[in-house]
Amino acid sequence: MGCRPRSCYVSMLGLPNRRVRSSWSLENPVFLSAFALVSLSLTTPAHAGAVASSFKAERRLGANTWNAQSAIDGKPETCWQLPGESSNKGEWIILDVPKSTLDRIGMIVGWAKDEEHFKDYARVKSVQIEAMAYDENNELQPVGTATATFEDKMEYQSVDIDDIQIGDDLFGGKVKITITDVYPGRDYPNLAVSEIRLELAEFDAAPVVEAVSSEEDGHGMDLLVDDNERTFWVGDVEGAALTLKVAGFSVSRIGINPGPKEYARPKKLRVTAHSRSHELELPDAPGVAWVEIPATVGFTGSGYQGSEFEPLEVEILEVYPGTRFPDKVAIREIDAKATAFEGF
Ligand SMILES: [Ca+2]
Ligand SMILES: [Ca+2]
Repeated sequence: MGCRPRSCYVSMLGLPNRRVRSSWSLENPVFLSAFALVSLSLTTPAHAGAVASSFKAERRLGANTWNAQSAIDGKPETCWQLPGESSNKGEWIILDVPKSTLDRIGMIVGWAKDEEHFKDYARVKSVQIEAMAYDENNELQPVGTATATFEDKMEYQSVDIDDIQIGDDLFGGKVKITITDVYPGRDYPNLAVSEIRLELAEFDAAPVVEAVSSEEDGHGMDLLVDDNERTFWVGDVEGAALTLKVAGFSVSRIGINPGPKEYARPKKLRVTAHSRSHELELPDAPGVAWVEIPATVGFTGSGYQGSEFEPLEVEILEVYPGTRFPDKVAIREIDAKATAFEGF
């Protein structure tokens, strides 16, 4: 009773709702021209990677094994590694980043394959960070700088820096990270870095709920995004899933505000973006729980750059039991945070 198939759409257009319009004024002519430009480039991925000043040559495992890409692949066991003859200091990595604000820099400062490898190679102690832009001669020049110092430990570290604006009104920019000091390696002089991630400032970006696995009468999917915590969606626990879209935005996190205790609440989720999935567990607590979308090309938000055609799938794999309706799951609100706007 009251259940509909997942193909029922709230909005075929998938346009973000009012919260987006309040932060991105459509009256602003600069914004409108940016909008027109980025709309033309939808088919080409604008931001796709990293370039390093140098990296260790490798024949057996593949020429690019130690290249910069290995520092932005989300894998602690792979690293950007400098050649043995490098003096480390002054070497750099440059990342492509959309128009945004750099808030923090995150790093696994050594080769975190295991403790041995971590200690054997040199690790990053400090860096200089520069936002770069092309001048009138088409040469890259620094337009904003900051520095960061890291501790000598194997876990991921996130360091707050002086905010840097990246890109101008129309385009994204590049961020150059230069090694200024290292912790010496036990066995090898050259630096190895497992992960570098630019943590960009976040803003609210309202998702569109395109489809749900099922919904109860009076508790439809529109109540997930009505900005009202007292209203909530209810669906069958069996096969519960939501299809979201956040067109034009680089989404860094989604927020799940669970329903009342009478209903089951999401416990274990599988989030899929661009056919990459990850599973995570939510706390059994009222209020919004934020779910990270893993970064894929070196900056937060790069794991889901939404377009009209790219849904974000959220499957509810396990629930916390409801006191009255154990086979029905409820969610009050779905929110999203984004780090950049790249056009529809
Ligand atoms: Ca890596
Ligand atoms: Ca609601």
